Amino acid sequence: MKTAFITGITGQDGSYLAELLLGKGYRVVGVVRRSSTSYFERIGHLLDRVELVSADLLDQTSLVDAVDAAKPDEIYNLAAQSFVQTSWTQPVLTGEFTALGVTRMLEAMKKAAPKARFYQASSSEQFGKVVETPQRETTPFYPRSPYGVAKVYGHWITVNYRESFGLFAASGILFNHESERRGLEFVTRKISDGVARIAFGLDDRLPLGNLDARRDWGFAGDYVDAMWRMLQQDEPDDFVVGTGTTCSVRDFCQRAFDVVGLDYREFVTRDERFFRPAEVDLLVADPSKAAEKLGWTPTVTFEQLVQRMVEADVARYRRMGHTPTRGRV
Ligand code: NDP
Ligand code: GDR
Repeated sequence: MKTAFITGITGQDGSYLAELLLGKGYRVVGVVRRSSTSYFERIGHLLDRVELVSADLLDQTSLVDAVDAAKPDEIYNLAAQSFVQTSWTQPVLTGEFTALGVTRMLEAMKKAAPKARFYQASSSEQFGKVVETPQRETTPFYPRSPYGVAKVYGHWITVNYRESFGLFAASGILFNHESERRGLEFVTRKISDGVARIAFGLDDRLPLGNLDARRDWGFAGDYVDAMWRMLQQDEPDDFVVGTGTTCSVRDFCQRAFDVVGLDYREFVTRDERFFRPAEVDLLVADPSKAAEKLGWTPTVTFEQLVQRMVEADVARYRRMGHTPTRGRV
């Protein structure tokens, strides 16, 4: 039985990855940081099957001890301050978690499990300002937020530890991936939740920022499979993972309101608070290397993704006992 060690197991991707690896027969050890509460929303259904260990990306000793105790074959470093907007208000903390946290994890692996295989959660935010489209492994980085800058550091330190110490360390440059487990502050989930709230009469409007930004959106469940595939290769390498299609925030709104038979233009309002100091205008992946070398292709289309997210939020408000007042739900 192989052992996987996951930082960020309580997040969106960590929960899907834990499910995937348990299904493959892995022993799964997940890092949680100390908290006064112990309600794990996304992994509640897995708690009797995963082992949780207390550590923090800010604390080197805790990481070394956790890796040493787990004796992992594979390490997935998913933990980060992952919300781009917050990276402007907490830039130093974002650098500590999202940049230096990667070095701390690599050091922990080097000391306690040097034969393990390491996955780093790199991001399409590293591409930032459009240099070329579609974006591929060789596209130069030009990050546009403290988060993007921190991820570029995390990416290069992973490459550097691979080249310096011969560690099996791979980076997945993943484009936006979403699901009904996405945090409510990210735009897709904010929209699917907002649509449901409007349909149930709990809100009358949905305030948003830039509707013209374009993203390559896929389904998170598909993307964790790409992570696993990267660690099954003979040699460590870096891969772009995305769908190869791009849609605007406006397209997402239109589709999402369509699902419940409403017109987004009646409800979406412009709110300056959600505009960013520097924007990433256009992301679209060239996932051909992942297709060729990993045999990976996405299984969920943009339309299916929007539909499943809206339906999940509608079902959630229904379970809470709310009654629809608008649209077709
Ligand atoms: P989430 O925000 O859902 O999850 C982040 C996880 O990191 C949580 O489990 C969180 O724990 C944990 N974490 C944060 N800070 C620390 C810390 N100091 N010590 C230990 N754990 C910590 O992110 P996603 O699941 O969406 O993303 C996973 C990774 O992939 C992130 O690194 C993200 O930047 C990256 N990424 C995500 C993409 C996406 O579209 N989703 C695309 C490309 C990259 P807690 O529950 O305690 O807050
Ligand atoms: P992103 O995701 O920054 O791409 O990072 P987010 O959903 O936050 O923003 C996507 C785009 O939507 C625009 N936008 C809004 N965004 C939010 N959150 N709220 C709004 O009200 C709003 N209105 C418009 C944004 O300006 C932006 O252009 C995500 C995270 O998961 C990162 O961790 C990951 O690395 C990248 O995806 C790939």
